[in-house]
Order: sequence, then C-alpha cells, then structure tokens
Amino acid sequence: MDVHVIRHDNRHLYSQILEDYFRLRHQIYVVERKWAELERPDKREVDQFDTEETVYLLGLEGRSIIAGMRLVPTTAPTLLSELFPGLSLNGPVRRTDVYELSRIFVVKNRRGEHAGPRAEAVIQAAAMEYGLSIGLSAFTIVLESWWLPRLLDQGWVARPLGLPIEIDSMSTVAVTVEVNERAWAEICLRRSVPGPVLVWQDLPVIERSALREPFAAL
Ligand code: COA
Ligand code: U4Y
Repeated sequence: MDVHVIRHDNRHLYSQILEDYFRLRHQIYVVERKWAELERPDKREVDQFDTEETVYLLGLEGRSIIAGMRLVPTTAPTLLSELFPGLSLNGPVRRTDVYELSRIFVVKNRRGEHAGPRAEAVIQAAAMEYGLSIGLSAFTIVLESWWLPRLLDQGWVARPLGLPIEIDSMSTVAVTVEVNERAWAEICLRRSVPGPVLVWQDLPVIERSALREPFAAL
C-alpha cells in the first residue's frame, strides 16, 4: 500500500478515487459507526471541514482505497474550534504549524492485521511523515478516549488539551501530538513500517520528505 497525498493542487488526478472515498466514508461513518449527523441524501459523507485547504492521505492498492486520514489546517475552522471548543481549556489552537487530524479509517477486511506493516500503522506513520515534510510542529486531534493508549504505544507524545466529555455516549478528548522525527521513527520501528510511504504526484518537490531511514532519527 502506498499513501497518496491528495490536495487541491493535485486533486484532478484523483477525481474518481475521491468520489469512491466520500462514498466509503458514508459506509464507514454513517452506516457502520452510526454517526447520524453526518448523513446526507446523496450518500457521500462530506462535511464542512472538507474544503480546498483539506489534505487527504489515502492508502491505495492500485485504485482501491485501503485506508485514509484527513488533515485540516488549524488556521481554518476545525472540529475543535467549531464543534467541540469546550474540549480545549485554553481555547482552540490556531497556528500555521499545527494541523488537525480526523477521519482515520481502514477498510473492514484490512483491520486487525497482525503481520507488519499493518494498514492502520502505515496510515498513522504517513500522517507523521506528511507533518514533518511540510514543517509542522504538532497535530491536534479530537478523538474517542480509547485511542490514547494506542497513540502512546506507537511512540507518540500525546497531551490532553482539556478534560474528556461524553459525545454520543463515547468519552471524547482533544489532544496535541508532537510532530518530530522521533515520533516518526518510533512508529516505524514499533510497527514495522520500513520507511517513507508517501506518494506526491504532481506536488512541489521542495515539500517532499527528506526522511530516509527511521533508525537515523533515534
Ligand atoms: N471503540 C472502541 N475501541 C475500538 C473501536 C471502537 N469503535 N474501534 C477499534 N477499537 C480498538 C479496539 O481495542 C480494537 O481491538 P478489538 O477489536 O480487540 O476490540 C483495536 O482498536 C483494533 O481495532 P481494529 O479495527 O481491529 O484494527 P485496526 O487497528 O486495523 O483499525 C481503526 C483501527 C479505528 C482504523 C478501524 O477500526 C476503523 O477504520 N474503524 C472505523 C472508523 C473509525 O471508527 N475511525 C475512528 C474514528 S475517526
Ligand atoms: C461534523 C457534526 O476519531 N458532528 C461531527 C462532525 C466525536 C463526534 O464527532 C462527530 C464528526 C481519530 C461524530 C462523533 O460523534 C480521530 C477521530 N475523530 C473524529 C472524526 O470525526 O474524525 C471526531 C471525534 S468523534 O459524529 N462529528 N464530524 N458535524 N462535521 C484519530 C485521528 C488520528 C490518529 C488517531 C486517531 O492519529
């Protein structure tokens, strides 16, 4: 699985894949997770945070989508700033060097893999690789609390921005995660991700990852 960086500037290369992606999000978030507020008559799960500024990381095998993650700059509206500001005691984070992560998924038949590299680990490592490549210092994430031990176990430094609250009967919390080479190296080594996984079709060379070897960062 390669993880493609899809942004406004290269989305013309991915029109059919993005169409499949929004339909898959409907299947995963509306049908499976039953996040009813995301339902739309056209059965495409697109929300107010899918804008020209949004970056998608899609794990593809050929033209099939295996996994995904969404990144939104915190200088634009985010889940934290617009929907759940109470999760951050000091107000929402708005910084050019911080993006919010959301909508992580792995298609059903590729979840819970044991042999490395697992699709879930690859998409997480891809987010860290992207953050490093464009010079971010941190991610913010609004997430269900069961993620916290998973983030720590993959070697990421996650800090709560406030206390958890119940949303749809799930304990939910906002965190920041530091973006640095160590966090990338840790997830690669702990989860058998062999190195950089991002594909930057038609995007500026200057942004591309200079990362080569996870061991070098430790
Ligand atoms: N509630 C609580 N724990 C959950 C969970 C949920 N909805 N989904 C996953 N977990 C935890 C469980 O501990 C699970 O282990 P278990 O199956 O033994 O209970 C563990 O994560 C592993 O999950 P699994 O789905 O087997 O494998 P994965 O690590 O390959 O993929 C996800 C994890 C979250 C990417 C995948 O489950 C997924 O795509 N889910 C649907 C989309 C989603 O809910 N994303 C998160 C919100 S954006
Ligand atoms: C939206 C209204 O899982 N409600 C919305 C909208 C909290 C609730 O948000 C609702 C989402 C994982 C949704 C749910 O009940 C991150 C992660 N984030 C969630 C997401 O949406 O992606 C939000 C928290 S769930 O119904 N909700 N959107 N309008 N537009 C994460 C990411 C990166 C990783 C690890 C985990 O490193």
